[in-house]
Amino acid sequence: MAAKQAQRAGFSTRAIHHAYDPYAGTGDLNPPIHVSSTYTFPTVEDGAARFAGEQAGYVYSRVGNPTTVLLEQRIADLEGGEAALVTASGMGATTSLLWTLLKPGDEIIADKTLYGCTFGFFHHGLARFGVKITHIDLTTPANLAAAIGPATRVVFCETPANPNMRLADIAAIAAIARRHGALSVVDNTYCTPYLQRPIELGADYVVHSATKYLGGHGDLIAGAIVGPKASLDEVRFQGIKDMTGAVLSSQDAFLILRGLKTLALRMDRHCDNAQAIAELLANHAKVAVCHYPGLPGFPQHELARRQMTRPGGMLAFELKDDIEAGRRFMNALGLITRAVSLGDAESLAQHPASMTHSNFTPEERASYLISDGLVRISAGLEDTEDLLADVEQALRAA
Ligand code: 4LM
Repeated sequence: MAAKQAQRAGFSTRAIHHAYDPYAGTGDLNPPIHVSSTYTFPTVEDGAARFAGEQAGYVYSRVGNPTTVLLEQRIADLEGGEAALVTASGMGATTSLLWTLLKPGDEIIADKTLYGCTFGFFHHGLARFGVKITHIDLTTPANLAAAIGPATRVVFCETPANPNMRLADIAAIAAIARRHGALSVVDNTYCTPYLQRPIELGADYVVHSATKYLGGHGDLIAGAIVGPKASLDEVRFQGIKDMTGAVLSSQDAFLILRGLKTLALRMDRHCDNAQAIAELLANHAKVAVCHYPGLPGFPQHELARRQMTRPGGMLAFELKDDIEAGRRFMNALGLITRAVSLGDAESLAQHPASMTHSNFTPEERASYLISDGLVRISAGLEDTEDLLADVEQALRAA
């Protein structure tokens, strides 16, 4: 299907067809995996013209490869952005973008809750090079309006946030950032463009851990950045080429292209399973609170309905008894697998207080709004009844 025609088509049609013509070249139904690290120049003059950007063509796979470029075109199209870049990990996406956008003296404002390694990058990486990191409660956009100043270059948020499911109002935050000359970056890993498109809501950039739902099968590590083309050219030629080198392999790009074909189908099933698990948890005597945007009692339920097409495949809940109950619940799980990461076919559970955040003090965890009884579940693609039975029996043991 010609790219122009696919542009007007629906989400799944574009996820399967965008920017690839199966009748061209050798007629492969699937795009070939280009495995070359380097590319030839017919003459030195051609080489010079390609390096100068005056002649189309590839130079070296650290700055572009036909398979990764196809994936970039597809992700940009699905997110409604001008351009995309794919990277070797989700962290590679965030670091390559922010090393390019920020300089010493700039400020970045983020919510109090962030994926742990993003938090680590801000404080162990950016802060050491003179970037000021400010954490505020971004669930209330007025807090951003009060905190933002002339040095604020970037406002960064995850929504829903990992792991406690706090939402940020993307349209409101992007508008405040823009009014003050700052750039807004949304980590859209939890939603994917099938459920939420931050750029259409006014955000400047989207980052992804493509390791999660975009790949969808737990068999690779990858990331993506979406944003304005001129800016992403800088990220490609400085952030990735010279600073992080976080280049995605063409084999992994192919696996993500394959994963994208079923993204909509998978996301709908993830959402169905998460909703069912959340409803069970929300009504259970041992559960203090279940954080899931699809529950009517979720404090930001209305915002979820406004900016997400469905409430997603991730949920978190807090057991009434704290850390020990969390440990008992986790160890009693049978089908649901104890593991970090998310977005796989397999349902996964993690208990931050005894796993990812076990080396933090309870006070530190509380400051990141992660209670000791909080358990996170990535609802997979298994049969709903089997997942509910597993949660129920693990709750009995908790
Ligand atoms: C996890 N998450 O939560 P790479 N942004 C978000 C994430 O959840 C992650 C990354 C970026 C988990 C990994 C172990 C919202 C990762 C980082 O792992 O670098 O692809 O993505 O369990």
